[in-house]
Amino acid sequence: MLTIWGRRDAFNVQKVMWLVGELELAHKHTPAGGSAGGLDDPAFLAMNPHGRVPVIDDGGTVVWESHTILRYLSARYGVGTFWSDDPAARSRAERWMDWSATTLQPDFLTGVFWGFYRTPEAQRDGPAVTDKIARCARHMELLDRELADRPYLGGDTFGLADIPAGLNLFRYFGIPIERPSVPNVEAWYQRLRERPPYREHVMLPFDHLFGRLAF
Ligand SMILES: N[C@@H](CCC(=O)N[C@@H](CS)C(=O)NCC(=O)O)C(=O)O
Repeated sequence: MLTIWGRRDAFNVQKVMWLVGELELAHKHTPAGGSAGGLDDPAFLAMNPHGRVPVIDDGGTVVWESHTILRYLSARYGVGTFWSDDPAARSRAERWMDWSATTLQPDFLTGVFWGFYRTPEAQRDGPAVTDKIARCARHMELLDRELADRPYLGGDTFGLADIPAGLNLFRYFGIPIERPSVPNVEAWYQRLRERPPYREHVMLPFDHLFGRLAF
C-alpha cells in the first residue's frame, strides 16, 4: 500500500497528490503538518529527518522531497508515460522540474505567495515583493515563448515537466497581482485545468491562507 503524509493545501504535497491522481494509484492519505501536526513525532522524523511533508511509504520504501517522490513514482509506476529510460528524453522533463524548484518556486511561492499573499499587509516588504512579482512576470514570459510551439512543457503530451511548474498557475492566476499578457501560458493553464487530478488536488481554495503566516 502507498501512504502519503501531508496537508492537502501544502504546495509540495499537491505535486505528489496530482501525480498519484494521474497514475491512478491506490493510496492512503494521512494528514500531517499544519494544524494536523505530527512532524516532530519521533516516528515521523525517523521517516524524514527534516520534519517536512510530503513523505511517502510505498510498501516499505520511504521517500521524502517532493521532486524525488515524483521521480520515484514515475520510475516505479509510469514507465512509458511519465518516465523514460532514455536519458535524453528524461532530461527534457527534468530540466523543467529543476528550474521550477530552483527558480520559479522560490520567486513565486516564497517571494510572492508568502511575501505578499500570506504576509499581513503591515509586515510586507514592499520593494522585495515588487521585485519578485517582476521576476515572476519574466518567468511567465519565458514560459509563454517556450509554449508557443508545443502544448505541454516537455513536448506534445502531458508529463512530469508540467507538474511542478504547472502547480504554480492556480495560485499565480488566483491572487491580485500585476501579470503580463501570456496567452500561451493561459492556454496551457486551461489544458491543465481540464485534467481531473488537477481539479481534485490543485484547484483547492487557498483563501484561508491570506494574511496568515502560520501553517
Ligand atoms: N523541499 C521540500 C520542502 C518541504 C516543505 O517545506 N514542506 C512544507 C509544506 S509545502 C512543510 O512541511 N511545512 C510544514 C507544515 O506543513 O507544517 C519538498 O519539496 O518536499
